Formats: sequence, C-alpha cells, structure tokens
Amino acid sequence: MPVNKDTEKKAWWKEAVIYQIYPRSFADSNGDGIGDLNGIRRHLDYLEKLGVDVLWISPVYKSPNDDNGYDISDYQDIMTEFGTMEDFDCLLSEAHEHHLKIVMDLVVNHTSDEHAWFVESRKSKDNPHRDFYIWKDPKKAEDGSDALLPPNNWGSCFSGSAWQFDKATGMYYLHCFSKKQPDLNWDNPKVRDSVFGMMDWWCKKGIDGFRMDVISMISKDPSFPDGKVMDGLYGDITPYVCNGPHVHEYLKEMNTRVLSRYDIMTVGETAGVTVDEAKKYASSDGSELNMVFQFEHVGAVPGKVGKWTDEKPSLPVLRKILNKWQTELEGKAWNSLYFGNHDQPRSVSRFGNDSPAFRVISAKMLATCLHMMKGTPYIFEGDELGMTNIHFDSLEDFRDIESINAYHEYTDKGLATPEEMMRYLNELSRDNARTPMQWTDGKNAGFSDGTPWSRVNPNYKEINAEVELADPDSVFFYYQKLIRLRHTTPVIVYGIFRPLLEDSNEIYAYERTLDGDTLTCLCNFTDKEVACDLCSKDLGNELISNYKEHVPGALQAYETRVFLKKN
Ligand code: TEU
Ligand code: CA
Repeated sequence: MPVNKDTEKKAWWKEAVIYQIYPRSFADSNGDGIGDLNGIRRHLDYLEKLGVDVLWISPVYKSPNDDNGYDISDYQDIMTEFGTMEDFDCLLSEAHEHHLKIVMDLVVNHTSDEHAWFVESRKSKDNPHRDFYIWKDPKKAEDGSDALLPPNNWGSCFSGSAWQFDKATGMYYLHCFSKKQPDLNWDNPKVRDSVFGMMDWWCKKGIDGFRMDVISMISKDPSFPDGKVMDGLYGDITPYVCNGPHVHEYLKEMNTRVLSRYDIMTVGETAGVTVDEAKKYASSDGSELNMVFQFEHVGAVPGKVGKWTDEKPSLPVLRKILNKWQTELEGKAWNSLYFGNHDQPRSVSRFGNDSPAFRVISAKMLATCLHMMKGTPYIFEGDELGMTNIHFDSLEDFRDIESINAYHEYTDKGLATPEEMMRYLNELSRDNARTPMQWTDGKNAGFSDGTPWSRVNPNYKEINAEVELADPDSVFFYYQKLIRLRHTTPVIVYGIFRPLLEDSNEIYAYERTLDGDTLTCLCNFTDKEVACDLCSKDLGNELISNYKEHVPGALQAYETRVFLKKN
C-alpha cells in the first residue's frame, strides 16, 4: 500500500465544518413567525458548542420572497423581515467572537424583477440597463397566425416556460427559475463590473466567503437552441445553461478581481456539474473556486415526472456516485460533502430511516459516512438533531414555489394524479427542510412566539435541541464528536480515499490513508444485522461508533464503526 506523503496544500476551508442556516426557519426573535438575524445571534453559543467553524447563511438581502430570498432586489441591504444592516454587522462581529466565520449566499445568476436594474431594463429597448438581462424577440407562429411565441421551448426549473413576455417592449425575458427571477446577462461586462463591485463591498465588510447560487448557469449557449422536450411539456435547459462557453472565463475574472484579494472561502452550487467540469471550477490551482456542490447523489433516482418520485436511492447507486467523486477529484479538486440542504428533503428520511426505532442510530451512521470522507462537510440546520421530513396533509401546507408550481403543472396536464403528486412532494419537497428549527418542546418548538410561516413538525415534542443537549448519547453530541475528530485527526481531512466492499448491498466501507495512518469507516445502511469479516481484522483503535456493544464479525442495524491504525 503506497504510503502517500501529505502533499495536499493546507487550507482552513479544507479543515472546516460548515453549518447551513436557512434564516427564515432558524429562530424568530420578534414574534412575527419568521426567523431573522437576531434569532441567529441568540444561538451562536449553541453553534460554537456544536463545534462548527463556518456558518453559510442563505440569502438575507432585500427580497420580495418569491423564492424565499433567492430573488434579490437589493444586494447591499437586508430583507426587512430579517432585520437591518446593523443587525447583520452585530451578527458578523459576534460570530467572529464565537470563532464562527460567516459565508454569504451569493445569488447572481438572476435578480428579483424588483431589482432597480430590472426595473430600468424593462422600461425601454435603449435603456442603459437593457442588456443587464436576456431579452429576445418573440418567435412567429408556424401556422401563420399572429400569435407571439417564446424564443425557444425552454422550461423553467419552477414549471412553465423559461420566457416571460413583457408588453412594454414586446419582447421576452429569460428566467430559468420563477418569472420574478430574471436571468442576468453575464456576457455584458457591465453586469460583471456591478457584481464584482458588490462582492468586494461585502468582502470589505469582513465576511468570510460566498456560496454561489447556480453559478454554473451564468454563461448561456448564445444560440439559445430548443431543448429536448421533457414530460411532453418544455425543452430541457440544462445542456444550454449549465457549464456554458464562458463560465470558467467569468469565474477566473471574478477570482482575479475579487476572490484572490481576500482570505475567503468559496463554494459553487453547480447544477449540472460533471467530474471533469468540477476539476475546473474547484481546481487545486485556486484559479476559480475552492469547491463545488455536485448533484448526482441527490438526483440519483430518476423522477417519475420531472424530478419527482417517491423512490429512495439504493446503497449501490449512492456509493458508486460518491466513490466516483471521492476518487476522481483526488489531488485535482476539493469535494463538498452533503446529504441535505434547504433544497433537499431531510437526509435521515431520504438516505436513513426516520422510524422511531432507527432514526437516531441511522442519523449517526449517515453523519459518519459523510464526515469521514475527503472534502468539506456541510451540516444543514437541524440535521444535528436528527430532524425529519414532515408529513404534508394538503397542498395548502406547502410554501415552496417549486413544489406548488410542480403540483399544478403536472396535475393540470394529467401527467400525475393529485395523490401521486402529494406522495412525491411528501418525499422530496424542499419544504421538508424548511420547517422551523426545533429548539424546545414548548410552543412552536421554541422557534417563535408568533404563528410560524411554515408548520412546525409535530415530532418537535421528542426531537428538539433541549432534549438533545440533555442526552450525552444524542445525535447532537455525536455530531460534536465527529467534528472534534476532524479537527484533531489529519488523516480525516487529508487522507487519500480508497473504496472497500464495493460489491456489498448493505455496507458502505472505505479507508483513508495518510503518512502511514489508516482510517477505516464501516457503515451498515440496512435495518438488519449483516456479516462483516472486515470487522474481525486488526483495523486499529475504534475512534467512534453509534453502538456501545458490538457483535463480532457483524454490523448491527445501521451500525457504523470507524477505526484508526496509526503508523
Ligand atoms: O437551487 C438551484 C437548483 O438547482 C434548484 O433547482 C435545486 O436543485 C432544486 O430546487 C432541487 O430540487 C438554487 C437555490 O439553492 C434554490 O433554493 C433556489 O430556488 C434556486 O437556486 C434559484 O435561486
Ligand atoms: Ca422574526
């Protein structure tokens, strides 16, 4: 076994653990039922106790909240519901006092249609801001009628056409997401100047980095060709908006003009990214970003309609994807590690088992599987408590534009029955991750004194931070131990990843090696005890496990064990 010398370049963001906060659902300080900045400030002690290093905060800028803040109307002001810029400045300084860095969510593929740039752009064809966005003439109908058709057949990620007709100038504008999220035209150098200037303004305030929303989409195919029709409705935009012709050029420019001037961390949310593209976006040469989020594991199960399905990924499928990313980026680019975020269902419900018998044990196993891998781990708020999906009884329970639009589009078009869509939404809706954080077993789970904007999961009586902090064997303290291990065990951060037991249908196993140290991670992904010969080998000292007692030569239901054999 070649002993790999620790040649990996050291960096703080490689050794860090990131905690994602969705402010709307984290903590409400003023009783309006909506989480806010001062609510986050109240829980910095909690986050420092968990041991995380960085807080990635979903967008807090001014926004009409068509997509809960991912539609920004002023990049340099704070959303009224979340507080003031002064509140933000206090949060930033207090976070730093708690040894927590703050990474902002940068949404610059599109703005809100209420942003001043778009308000100007739509006024007239010769407005100075016209080309800040992507405007196209209507297409003539082939039947010779005078119907005005969209420029091509592209579909929006939030259902419907990706083009919105604007009467004032008789043209269509592109919106890959909602109608209120017009795409910026990154081919316009004035857009790049404005975005880079704004980013520099935030860096000068002392933030510690950016998570870049759909940054792989900022360069479109200039021919805007029709896409392959999906579900008999609209053309697939992915091949023409992801990883486009100038995306790496623009990110290199961003790096030169802003990022390289500060000691900050950057992670790109790169919809449609491949391993080869990731090697450019997150190249070890530091010319673009530090790391990227890939989507293959969370998109592993093909949707029955659109992305929607009620099927869960199998271990062999999940392992093949994750192992590919671990081995193929080795030495070339840095991985982000995640099972959940504000766009995904709760990880213990999707990849583990959220039944009362197995929720805790499988949440710990999943966390171990992820945190022992090579890359920077991301914890989504509440995953450290083992929070689960909520059961939605009716469409009225949902708040997320993606879910609501998909329900109407697919049932209206007869592509799914209401019952099927409710099953799919219960499995995958982003609202599953956006239920209020469960702090206590008191009113509204301690999230708010008012009426929460989204329903609290009824299981908050049993699952909440207060209960977790009172139980040394809780998911919270297990996460704390995983984080502490990462901070004190170099092989976990820098060790080379090697898959083990690749043919097993039950066990996910791998090893990490560094300077002669070998860490072995074993995870049983099933609710049954399974034989595990590897457990009987001399793998060194056990670093962590979610069971106190073990069965020789076997792994119990959802059992994980990590061993370290020192050089
Ligand atoms: O999400 C981008 C994205 O790819 C989404 O379509 C996501 O994959 C999908 O919702 C998963 O089902 C980013 C943000 O994370 C998301 O919250 C925003 O809604 C979206 O961009 C537009 O800004
Ligand atoms: Ca509030």
